[in-house]
Amino acid sequence: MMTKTRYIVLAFAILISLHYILSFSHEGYGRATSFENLSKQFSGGEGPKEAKVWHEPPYKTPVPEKYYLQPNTTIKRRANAAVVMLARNGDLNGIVKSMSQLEAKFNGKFGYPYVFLNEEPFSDDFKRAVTALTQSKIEFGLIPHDHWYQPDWIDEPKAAAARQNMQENSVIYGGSVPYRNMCRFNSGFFYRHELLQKYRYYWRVEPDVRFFCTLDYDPFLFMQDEGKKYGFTISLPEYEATIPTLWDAVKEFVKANPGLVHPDNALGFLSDDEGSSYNKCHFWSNFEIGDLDLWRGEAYTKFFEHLDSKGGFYYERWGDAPVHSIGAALFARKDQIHFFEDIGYRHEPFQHCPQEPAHSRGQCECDISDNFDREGWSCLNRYDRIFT
Ligand SMILES: Nc1nc2c(ncn2[C@@H]2O[C@H](COP(=O)(O)OP(=O)(O)O)[C@@H](O)[C@H]2O)c(=O)[nH]1
Ligand SMILES: [Mg+2]
Repeated sequence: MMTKTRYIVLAFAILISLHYILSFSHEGYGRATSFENLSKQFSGGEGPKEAKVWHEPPYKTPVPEKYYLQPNTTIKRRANAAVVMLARNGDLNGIVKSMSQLEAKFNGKFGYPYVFLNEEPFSDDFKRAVTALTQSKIEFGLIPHDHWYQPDWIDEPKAAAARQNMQENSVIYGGSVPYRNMCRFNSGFFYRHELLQKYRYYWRVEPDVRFFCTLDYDPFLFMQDEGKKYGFTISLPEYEATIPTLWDAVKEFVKANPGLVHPDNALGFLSDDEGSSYNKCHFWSNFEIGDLDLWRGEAYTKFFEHLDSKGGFYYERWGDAPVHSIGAALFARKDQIHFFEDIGYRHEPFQHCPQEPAHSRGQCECDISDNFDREGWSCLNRYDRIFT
């Protein structure tokens, strides 16, 4: 005859095995239970949300007039900000193109300083050519060796095999070590460079980009006064082959550090299933206007260390765009991520061309119908939906 305790133990045993059988045999069941937990963790674990209720994305509200230059007045206030350009000496022609446009459309009036970074010293020709393009202060910085090159603890044969495999599969930059160095540097090191320590905000500019419109307001002051932390113009999905295990690493981090995730985050931009999988949407990081303190803060610092320890910058080809985007989306409040609808911008092969009324106001040179926002690959719909 069985005792009462035996019955209870037996009932438990049946329940537990049923759970295991169901989890293994029925994929949906397993996912439902695990991502419910994860989604709770993505919500920051800081108790009930008291998030502001949005009815439309913040960029639908025009930039307030107070940020615009008034005719015949001088600039009274500037943000603590710099234009940051990572470049090789060989990028000079492309840098000249980008910089002369930025000066003509924006910075000639506003006078923000430039910081150029390179893992090799800039040549005198390079320095002379860019100095001739602006009245602003320019600083040239050398990147410390360990911030750039592949660390010794990376298993080089494993990394080499991955590169070869990617090259054979025609993954863009799949065979390149320098490209990987660049992605890792932009992900976790640029904001630690000594020349950037004195600054709070940055505008990242690459060679061979175009700025289509006159910008008559100061986007740095806008970021500062409105509490924005990350600004973008184009968003799109990353190539799966470059980040096969990135999301697993992200989930592992979130699970171990639920308190670092902002309770009112932008997970809905990154995931279509509450965090279970990554939809690969990212902000295209060749354009960024951002708050350096977002990257210098505890959450992103630990996040980058965690990702770096996985070796995915070298064993795969993790890009700084998905890494920054995931960081911004998880560690900032969702409305602190700003879509600069009014900045006309092109980096091959895509462009954002502002729509009316911004197109007329900025005298934009782009064809208003040639605009990535509503094209099939754009992730702007994922950004919009987190506010509706
Ligand atoms: N100093 C330095 N800069 C690099 C290197 N590789 C890329 N960059 C810079 O990193 C940025 C991204 O590189 P780019 O070739 O434009 O890559 P893509 O936009 O992804 O096709 C640009 O600002 C380049 O000038 C490198 O090996 N050394
Ligand atoms: Mg580029």
